[in-house]
Amino acid sequence: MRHALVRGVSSAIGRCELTHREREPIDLRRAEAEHGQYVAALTDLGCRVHELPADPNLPDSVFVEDTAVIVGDAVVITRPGAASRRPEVESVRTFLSHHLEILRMAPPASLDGGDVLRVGRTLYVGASGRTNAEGIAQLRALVAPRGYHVSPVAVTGCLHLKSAVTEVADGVLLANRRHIDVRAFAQRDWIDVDLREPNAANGLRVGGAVLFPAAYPRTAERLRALGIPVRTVDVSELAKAEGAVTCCSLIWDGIAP
Ligand code: CIR
Repeated sequence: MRHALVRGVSSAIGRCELTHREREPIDLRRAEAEHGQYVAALTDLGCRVHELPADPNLPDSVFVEDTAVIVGDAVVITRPGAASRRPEVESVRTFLSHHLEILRMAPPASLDGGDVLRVGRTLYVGASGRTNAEGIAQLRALVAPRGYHVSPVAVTGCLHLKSAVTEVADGVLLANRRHIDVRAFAQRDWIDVDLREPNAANGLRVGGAVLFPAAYPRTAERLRALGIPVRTVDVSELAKAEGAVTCCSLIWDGIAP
């Protein structure tokens, strides 16, 4: 059984963290509707979706990906790089402790799950504004005994590693290579985003398809032309909070229920 954890959109999302976007008003109802469509897509793609209640005190908490890194039957609970986001981890840890073994990070580590791209047994980890060297070192020590290798990647000009690169088929990376040091990714196959869609590198591989923002039709067409099934969702309101499709869920394979 494939599980997905999501959290409802906070009524405070208008006060979210922003790094590479100008603040624009966010329509909460539209954001909630988009989130509902996202959850429906995850369900269609075979996930059993668990939804934590929206929290009016945690503006960015819909972006659950940043709070945890799942490695097999264990989960590393992160220490997010933005102080405002650190209280998000507690409820995620409590929920996931019923499904996965909990591994913890400690200060001065900081790491956002959006900086961790798993390809097979390799975890590529973005050295970004949110993830520091201590975070990468602690992650490496936690996952090494489980057979995962950590490979750091320099990230510039975008929020997270997965803002710039995600896996869209086995070993095949969709990327805007201008934001990452590609030397970390020797031996990988690349699909480049359409350059008119520089933020189109974030796709979520789930259930044999890639969940993908409807805002980037040219890049979606590139994927389809290569035989990769694409399911689009409108996440344009959530994008105003600098989120995309990977950030709104944590997905793992477990036994029922
Ligand atoms: C933040 O700056 O932390 C949020 N406004 C956006 C986080 C998006 N997370 C992700 O892509 N993994």
